[in-house]
Amino acid sequence: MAIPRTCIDRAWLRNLLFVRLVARLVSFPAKIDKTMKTSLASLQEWVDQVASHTRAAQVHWCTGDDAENRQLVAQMLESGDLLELNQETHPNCYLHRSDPEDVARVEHLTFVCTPNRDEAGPNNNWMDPKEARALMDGLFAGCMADRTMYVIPYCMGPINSPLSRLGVEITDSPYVVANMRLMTRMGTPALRRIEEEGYFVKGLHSTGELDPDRRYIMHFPTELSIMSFGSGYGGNALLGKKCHALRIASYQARTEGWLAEHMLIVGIENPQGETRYIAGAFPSACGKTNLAMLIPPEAYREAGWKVWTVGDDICWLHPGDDGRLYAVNPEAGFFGVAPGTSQDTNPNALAMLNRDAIFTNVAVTDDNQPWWEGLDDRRPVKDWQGRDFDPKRGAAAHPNSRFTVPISRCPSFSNEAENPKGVPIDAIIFGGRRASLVPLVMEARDWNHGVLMGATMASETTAAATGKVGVVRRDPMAMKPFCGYNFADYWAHWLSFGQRMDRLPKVFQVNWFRRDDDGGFLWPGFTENMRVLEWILKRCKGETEARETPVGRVPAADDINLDGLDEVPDMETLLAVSKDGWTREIADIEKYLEEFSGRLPETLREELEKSRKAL
Ligand code: SAT
Ligand code: MN
Repeated sequence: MAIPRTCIDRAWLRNLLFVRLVARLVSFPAKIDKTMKTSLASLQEWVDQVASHTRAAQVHWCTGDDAENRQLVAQMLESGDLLELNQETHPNCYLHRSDPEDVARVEHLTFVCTPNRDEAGPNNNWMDPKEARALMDGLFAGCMADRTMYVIPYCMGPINSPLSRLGVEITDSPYVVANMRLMTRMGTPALRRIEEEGYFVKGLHSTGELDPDRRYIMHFPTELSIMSFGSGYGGNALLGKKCHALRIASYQARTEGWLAEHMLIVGIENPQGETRYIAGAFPSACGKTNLAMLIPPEAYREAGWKVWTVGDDICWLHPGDDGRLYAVNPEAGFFGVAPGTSQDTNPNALAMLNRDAIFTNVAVTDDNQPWWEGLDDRRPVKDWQGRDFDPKRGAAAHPNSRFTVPISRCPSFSNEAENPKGVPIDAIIFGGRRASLVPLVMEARDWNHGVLMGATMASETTAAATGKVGVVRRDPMAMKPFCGYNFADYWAHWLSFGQRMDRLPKVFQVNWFRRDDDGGFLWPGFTENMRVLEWILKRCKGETEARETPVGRVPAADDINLDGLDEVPDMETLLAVSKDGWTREIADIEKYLEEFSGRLPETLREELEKSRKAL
């Protein structure tokens, strides 16, 4: 991978080290409360050392309780970090406007600092851990001199689950504290568990000056630590999310024998009252949140089908004693994309957004309600930057504007999300945005072929990360920006489950985004995706046939239940497997896999060869 512009040259590094030295010399000890806040010496030492290095004006250990949150909110209203929304229509809802240059994850500034470059792989930006540490120490020196430093103990996963993992984020952003409180199990109970276990992931964050040229998100997987400087947005700053629960956790999971994945978890209850669980990997902003809280079409609801939400973004998969994979959602909240969320597309999301939510970079109406494109036909008065809305300047809400809300507020929330054992997974689905080629649904021949399907999936880029939108790129398992080590080793880890477990989920690939010649979507999507999930579950139970194609098994056109659809979709085109198209795709996949040659598992090559021969 090309070295990004921001990769330091040595002269700059020397300057930084010099600045750091000077900062050290002139620094005076921060006014730190010297009382021990934890019985865990390693935690107390780290906090004290960070407080002294950043010269934090104050240190606050977060308890996560309501009084603390009320006080933080009051303080942020005063500083302008939060703006009150209409408290009659949206009680306890607030708006945050981020810096206009800080609106999405920054993949080109995100590094995995393993001891050697090969371990991080071509899928990651890499920096030598010593260099990275020196660079970050320089940036953090004195950076909290006029700020409060918050210490956030948190638990990823149910607080009483052996599958959960602990972390502590230190940050100078009260907005991050408020979001972490919604997104994780944060505060005193997490601290008690950290003290019992004795180890935790260390995340150090500062918004710095929000200067895009002094912005880095660094991961040190062997040390279970994260350092993030210069951004206050989403996955760059809420370190429990992508940094811990995916990049660091995926690395940990490899050595411990489990999987940390960018997947939603959803339970489908049939009219007989039996619930089966599906995990689905889709790149950011491809509808995971909508699928996780889907409301079945009317005919299904009348028949007694229900959908239960366990998670919308991250899934930790652990092998159970019975040979099945069990999933927990490490998160406790949603950080969902606002634009496009409406009564039609996701009524469950809308229902939970009228109280206790933080909105980031949405627009507001004349009566101060949050608003975004696709919500309804009201006209906003202020855009996401707080300017009078002028359509000539583009959308009113930023395309990556978000809502943060506790998962328990969701009408379809599943109590199983708190089950310390997790939920058993019957099917794994891989999906992306593909205007052509990829059929609506396709089943893998077996586990190994399923791993190939995941490893070679591609999708059009979205606004969730900075960079060009709409470009097709390979995004294996939707983990391109989130895998904490070399993809070749990661695929080998996935394949290893095939040897170890005898009741693995069936694997499927889906594509809700296939288009016709005029550019229109061929499949209605959203609630109607239930029809595809039903076929998938029937396959898992051996209740329906599938048609063998060279690249996977597809349903016959009339095997997908279309009852009650106003317009009958063109199923032949939606399920078509083009020989020429797939021949080109396989050639492209081969080129892509070349990047990993030397480490690429032979099994993946063999699976690809099977498909090519069959074509
Ligand atoms: O910015 S986040 O990583 O939290 C959201 C996303 O990209 O999925
Ligand atoms: Mn995501």
